Amino acid sequence: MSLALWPATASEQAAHIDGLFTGLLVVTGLILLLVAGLLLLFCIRYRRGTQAKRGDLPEFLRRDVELGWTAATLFLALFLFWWAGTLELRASMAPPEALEIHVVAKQWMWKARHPNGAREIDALHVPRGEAVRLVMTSQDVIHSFYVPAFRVKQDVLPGRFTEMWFRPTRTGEYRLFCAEFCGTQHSRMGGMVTVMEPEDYASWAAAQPQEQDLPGEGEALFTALGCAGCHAPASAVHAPVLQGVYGRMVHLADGRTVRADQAYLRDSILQPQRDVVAGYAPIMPSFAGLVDEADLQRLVAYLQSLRGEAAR
Ligand code: HEC
Ligand SMILES: [Cu+2]
Repeated sequence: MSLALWPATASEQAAHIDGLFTGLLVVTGLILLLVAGLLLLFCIRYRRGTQAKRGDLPEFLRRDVELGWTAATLFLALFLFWWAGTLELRASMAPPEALEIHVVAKQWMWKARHPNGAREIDALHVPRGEAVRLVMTSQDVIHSFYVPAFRVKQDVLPGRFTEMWFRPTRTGEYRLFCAEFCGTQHSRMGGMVTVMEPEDYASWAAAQPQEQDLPGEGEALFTALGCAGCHAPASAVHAPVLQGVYGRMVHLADGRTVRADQAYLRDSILQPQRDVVAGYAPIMPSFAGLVDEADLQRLVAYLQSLRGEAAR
């Protein structure tokens, strides 16, 4: 049994975070020892009645000591900043080949959806050794996806996608918590993350009831909601062709240029008047209230899948 206060270490990130934590503990511990040691030493040496020499230090010593400790703490602080900063950056950038799993939070459950369409609730199966990227959103209030064994935690917000990634390193079952108070059943909002060997994960995913994939459902919605009426290449309406829209730089009517990421696509559907594409009339109606979170994810997944054919 390991020390119960220290959670299992089951992801690459967890090992790095533990390293940083231990490093900070050692550095602050050494400083504590140094300060407490000097304090004790001076208390004894300069106690009332001793013959120890008192009075000002010689000028050169005063300057050297001052310069020395200022420089030393500066470099120490910069080093700690660099260490924690690189970890933070790594944690924010998922490798491009990462497995993308969509997560929707609602009072009071976690719903996950795998690339092949497999769904699960309050459970998440992931392959060991592979990067996993979670694209998350909430249907109601703010929740927070927290897996202590992976040392990852990310708020999940309504009306927005937040992302998080990890690379599990050990098979097993690990607790998933909601770490943001979200209502009366908050404390029960959680589940299990199961890390499996990649081949076990593959057979698990294949054994789940097969449904249409996310982009496929998005495509159906795209037609059902009338998007295609304006955006189909043959349409009589002057609207942008959406092939390859994901990731391209879009010039807007107000002169700004933005990258069409997931947030942009989402806003295009909910608030089309906000970022009007240059050269087009602001005629696209808002679909806010008409599509719910799950539908938005489907639509955005469909738009993302429209790669290939190059932009105009
Ligand atoms: C009435 C016609 C019309 C309908 C219906 C419509 N759009 Fe649009 N859409 C436009 C026009 C015109 C623009 C360009 C002006 C703008 O950005 O508002 C646009 C812009 C967009 C953009 C940004 C494109 C770019 O190149 O950056 C996206 C994404 C988009 N629409 C998706 C959709 C989706 C998804 C639906 C259905 C839920 C939809 N549209 C329904 C007319 C329409
Ligand atoms: Cu919650």
